[in-house]
Amino acid sequence: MSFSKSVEKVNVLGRRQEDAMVAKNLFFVGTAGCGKSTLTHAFQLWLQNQSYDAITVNLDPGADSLLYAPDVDVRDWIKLDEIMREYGLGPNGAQVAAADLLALNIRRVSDVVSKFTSDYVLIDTPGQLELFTFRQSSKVVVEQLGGETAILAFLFDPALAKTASGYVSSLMLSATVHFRLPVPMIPILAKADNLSEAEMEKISLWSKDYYSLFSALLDESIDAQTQVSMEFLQALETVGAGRPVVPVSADTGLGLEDIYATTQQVFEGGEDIER
Ligand SMILES: Nc1nc2c(ncn2[C@@H]2O[C@H](COP(=O)(O)OP(=O)(O)OP(=O)(O)O)[C@@H](O)[C@H]2O)c(=O)[nH]1
Ligand SMILES: [Mg+2]
Repeated sequence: MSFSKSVEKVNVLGRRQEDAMVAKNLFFVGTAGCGKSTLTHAFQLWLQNQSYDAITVNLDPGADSLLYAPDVDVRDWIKLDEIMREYGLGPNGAQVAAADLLALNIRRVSDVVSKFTSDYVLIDTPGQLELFTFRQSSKVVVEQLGGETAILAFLFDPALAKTASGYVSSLMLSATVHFRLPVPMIPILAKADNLSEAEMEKISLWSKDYYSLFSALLDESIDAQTQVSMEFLQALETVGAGRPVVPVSADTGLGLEDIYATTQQVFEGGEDIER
């Protein structure tokens, strides 16, 4: 376990910067397989390249193998196979029990995290999005581990987001997560290298202009009008799902600097993000 040092440094914009007094705590959330773990690792490497300290926390007790070595790992406290054996549960029941056990043990996890002096704490969350975000235990986890500087990086899966109806479904999901966990949220279009330039531009436009999204929905199916109205999309915008997506690729490094810039905006002035 390495404890990183705090030093004065030059940030990517060339400005001198005193180390942040409090670490920024980024929770990477999203549907199964959308790229949370890979992005956690890629963003840590990018930050370290810019001379920032960043530690990683794995909150997924079911993670089989991770491509990074987490500095803090929930599997040190909670083991899915042991829960299954001990409580006679299957894999899904054990995940539910693990989510509650995590909340019960969160102070132990945060005590270890607090021993690090780091600019960023990057928190990789379980693939079962509903377990992490919809249960009361998740609030406890985000409050205890994220504190005042918690921010959610919500990953949109590009396979879903490239159709208007899939994008609206993802948007509804992100709004639900934001409703449950009312901390600033950055919507991230993950695995953007899997999309063409045209697809990326189209999704970016939808995220900024809900009229174009509504029109694309109607082009996809005129029946969409019976399910989703413009007023409904505007309501989503009102609850905080109206921020432009940040296209990101953990493979090519696209957008990693934008994640950094957005977190700076949230905590050090500039544009405010819905809370
Ligand atoms: N092309 C491309 N593939 C990616 C990117 N990020 C992740 N992947 C791939 O997507 C798959 C899932 O990535 P993970 O990082 O394990 O996704 P996850 O959200 O952590 O998955 P769970 O924890 O199981 O929910 C892996 O095969 C990754 O190699 C990316 O930016 N571009
Ligand atoms: Mg993962």
